[in-house]
Amino acid sequence: MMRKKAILITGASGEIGQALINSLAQTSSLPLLTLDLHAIPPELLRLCTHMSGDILDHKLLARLVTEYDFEMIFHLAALLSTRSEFSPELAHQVNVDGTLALFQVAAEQSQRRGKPVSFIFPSSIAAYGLPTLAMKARDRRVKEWQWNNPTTMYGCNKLYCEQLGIYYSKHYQQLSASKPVMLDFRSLRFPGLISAYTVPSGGTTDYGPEMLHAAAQGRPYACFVREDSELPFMAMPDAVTALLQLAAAPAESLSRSVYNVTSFTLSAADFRDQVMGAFPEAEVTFEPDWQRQGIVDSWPAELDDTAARQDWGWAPAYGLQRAFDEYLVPNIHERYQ
Ligand code: NAD
Ligand code: AKB
Repeated sequence: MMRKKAILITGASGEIGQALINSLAQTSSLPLLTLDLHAIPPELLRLCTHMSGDILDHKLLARLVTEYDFEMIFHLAALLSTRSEFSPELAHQVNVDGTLALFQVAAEQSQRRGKPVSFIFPSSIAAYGLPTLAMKARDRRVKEWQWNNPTTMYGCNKLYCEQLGIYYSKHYQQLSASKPVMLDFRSLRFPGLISAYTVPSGGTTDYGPEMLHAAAQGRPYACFVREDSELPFMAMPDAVTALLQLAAAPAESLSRSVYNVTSFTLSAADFRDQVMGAFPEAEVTFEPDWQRQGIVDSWPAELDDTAARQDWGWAPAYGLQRAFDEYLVPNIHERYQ
């Protein structure tokens, strides 16, 4: 039986997935197969073949392996940081066991094709863990190998899966007599992402986009972190560009498997000021949740993305002001009108 060539996107119904489908459908000649627990919005259905299902369902994955020949896998399905703290064991199952199952799919298909399957994995600033605010102020701009001491289940899961990806792409079956064709693993550590078209849930960077979407709907918003909390953020179109650029980069140009990418850093008070500038009637208060605050305080204020810039030409199109003025505010405004 001829297997159908395709690109697989797991977690496709989520924020990144929806944005990625839109872009990938315009540039890729291969059909997109999407998998998620949830349905995808009807307007995306013409751009892909969607399967509702669980990445932990081994029978479903086995069926996909027999039916499809995946050129590339964007593995996006995950439980995000706040949600993971409420159900840490479930998070481990989805974020680690689920990712392992996808690595097995890609490893098996790489062998069968005699050509590596590209495996693109979004990691996170959650892979870092700074012990105090003093350290966060001192080591503002972290490099990939610094402070890899996550304090959350989600962060531990991301860091470990990065390592597993490197194992599957460089050392898999290292003691076997014949050298297997290994998958091609590439990962990005994203900051908090902000979309004009979707609202996040279950994350810890959610206060930024939540504030903006609430203001546009005329709803008051109580921000769950202190005004001086600083984190890096990125507009969703840049996140999609980064995924596609890293996926397309020639292997010989890559000096690492895991790259920081970032766009702008701002405090929660700066975020409020941007929101008030666009929606002067907005009501934003600060009512810190000290537990979620602890997670934000442990994440770096800035990411050093020099390696991504040097190796594959990464540069965000949206700096702070352009992100708000040209992407977020006009599109969010239109969305809720
Ligand atoms: P999201 O929560 O919007 O989407 C995740 C999707 O995964 C959801 O649609 C969910 O239904 C699906 N999913 C969860 N468990 C599943 C399972 N068992 N089987 C199948 N599907 C399942 O998240 P997102 O913002 O789109 O994030 C996508 C990826 O990017 C995740 O791996 C996330 O960790 C990573 N990431 C996101 C951000 C961000 O700020 N959004 C930052 C860094 C990294
Ligand atoms: C979260 O807050 O969990 C995500 C992330 C930064 O990975 N937005």
